Amino acid sequence: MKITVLAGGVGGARFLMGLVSELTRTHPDGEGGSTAEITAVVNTGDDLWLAGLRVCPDLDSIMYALAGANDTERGWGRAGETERVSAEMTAYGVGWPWFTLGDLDLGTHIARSHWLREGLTLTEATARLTERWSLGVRLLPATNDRAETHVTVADSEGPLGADPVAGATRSIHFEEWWVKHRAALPALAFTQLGIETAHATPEALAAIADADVVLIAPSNPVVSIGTILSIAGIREALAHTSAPIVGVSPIISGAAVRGMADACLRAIGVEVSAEAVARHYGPRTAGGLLDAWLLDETDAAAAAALSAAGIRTSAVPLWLTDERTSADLARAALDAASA
Ligand code: FO1
Repeated sequence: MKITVLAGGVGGARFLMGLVSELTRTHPDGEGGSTAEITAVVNTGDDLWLAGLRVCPDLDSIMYALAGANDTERGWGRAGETERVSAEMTAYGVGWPWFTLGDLDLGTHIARSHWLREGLTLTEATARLTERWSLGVRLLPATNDRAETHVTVADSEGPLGADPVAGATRSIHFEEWWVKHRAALPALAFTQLGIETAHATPEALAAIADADVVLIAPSNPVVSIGTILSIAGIREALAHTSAPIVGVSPIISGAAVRGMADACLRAIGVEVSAEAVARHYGPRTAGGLLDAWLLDETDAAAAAALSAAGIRTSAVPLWLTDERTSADLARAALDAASA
C-alpha cells in the first residue's frame, strides 16, 4: 500500500511516527518494518540560508523525529544537543543569535549545503541525509526551488530615528517572525518569495499520483500545508489522483494543537476551528482538497454540517499524547480513506 502524506514540521513528525507504528503492526515486513510505502511531501517554506548554510526546519524536524534522534521537549533539533559552535558564531556576530544552530544540527546543515554546492537538488541531498537513518518514510521536499515564507508586519520601527510612517509595513522571514517575535507581531500577509517560478518536484507529483491514500497531516494549514499547496503542480496532482484524500484537523476545540496555527489562520481571515479549516481546504467534490476529515470528539457537533458539504467527517481522539494515540489516529485516518 502506498501512502503519501503532506506534512509540515512538528505536527507532521508526530503524525508520521504514528503512521509508521500502525503500518508496522498491520503490514509487517518481517524485519521490524512495514511493507507499506510511506512518502512525506514536506514543506520547505521555512527554509533559509543562514551563515552560508541551508537550513530546512520541517525536513529536519521530521527526519530527527523518525530517526528517534530529536529533542522531544523542544520539538525541534537534536537530542543531547550542545551549542559550542553557535556561541562562537554569536560572538562573531554571524547568524541569528536567537535562532540556535546546535552542534549536531550543524552537521546536517553542513552536509546538505555541501551537496547543494556540488549541484545536487534538495531532493537528492535529502535522500543522502536520510540514508543514514532507517526512517520508514521517504522524505521529499515539495519543491527543489526556493519559495521561502515571509511575513508582512507593520513597520513600527520606521526609518532610523524617524517616526514610523503610518501604515508602513515590512517583510521578515517566517523564522524571524516565528522564533524572534514568537508570532506576536500581527501578520498582515504571508508570501512565498520565489513562488512564481517554483515547481513541485517530479518525485512529489508522482508520490501523489501513485498513492493509494493521501493524508493531510495536522500541520499548520497556512504556512505548512498552505505553502505546499501554493507550489505549482501540487493542487492539480491532488485533484487528479485516484487516491482518497483525508485531512486531520490541526485545531482542537478552537485552539491550535501546537505552534501558532491560530495566529496564522486569523491573518488570512479563517476562523480558528476544525470546521473552518475543513471548509478552507474545501470538499473535493467542489474543487477543494478533501474527501474526508478527522476532527476531535470535542468538535463532533461540526461533523454533520461538513458531511453535508461533501466532506465525510468523523470525530476521533486527536490529541497526540504518545505513540499509541498517534498510531490510533493513523488507523482512523486510514479507515476514513477506505470508507
Ligand atoms: N525554534 C525555536 O523556537 N528556537 C530556535 O532557536 C530554533 C532554531 C532552529 C534551528 C534549526 C531548525 O531546523 C529549527 C529551529 N527551530 C527553532 C524550530 C523552527 O522554528 C520550527 O521547526 C519550524 O520552523 C516551525 O515549524
